Amino acid sequence: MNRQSSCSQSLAHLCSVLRGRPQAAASIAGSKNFPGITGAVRFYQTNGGVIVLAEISGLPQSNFPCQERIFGFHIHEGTDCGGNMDDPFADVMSHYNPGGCGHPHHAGDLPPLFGNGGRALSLCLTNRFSVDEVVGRTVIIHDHPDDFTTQPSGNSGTKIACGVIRKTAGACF
Ligand SMILES: [Cu+2]
Ligand SMILES: [Zn+2]
Repeated sequence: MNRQSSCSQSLAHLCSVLRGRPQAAASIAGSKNFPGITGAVRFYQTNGGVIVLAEISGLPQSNFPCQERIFGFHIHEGTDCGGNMDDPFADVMSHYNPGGCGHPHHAGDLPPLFGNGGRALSLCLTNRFSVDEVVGRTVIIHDHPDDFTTQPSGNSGTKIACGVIRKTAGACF
């Protein structure tokens, strides 16, 4: 097989996965202070792991060069997006971590989202969980990048948006 056909075959596989229905998805909404944040995170089960596709808009923006916004992004163990005056999403608790690992090896640790004029698009593969295992858990976006070092959660700041991961029903989400 030549290089071009192997490349298009792998892209064709990815496209066919993404054209299909995700097994689960989270509808993302911002906290009271970030009401414009909206979007979806979709989860597709494949043999090699779970493909996570995040499409978010209404994120805070930077007007300065070299200061583009980067947002920590995790699956947390809690099952709803409730909270209190200090932390609007306190109920999501810690990063999803059934294996008892350190950060950033928690099952729920994901690559950060890069802001582009308030929009972010991210596609990644992770074999740290199956889709079924994270249904009912929560996805969180933070206002700062995850440093991938600080324990237990990467020092990524305030939780600004949240969504509960739900099994998808219909033909499309
Ligand atoms: Cu988080
Ligand atoms: Zn973590």
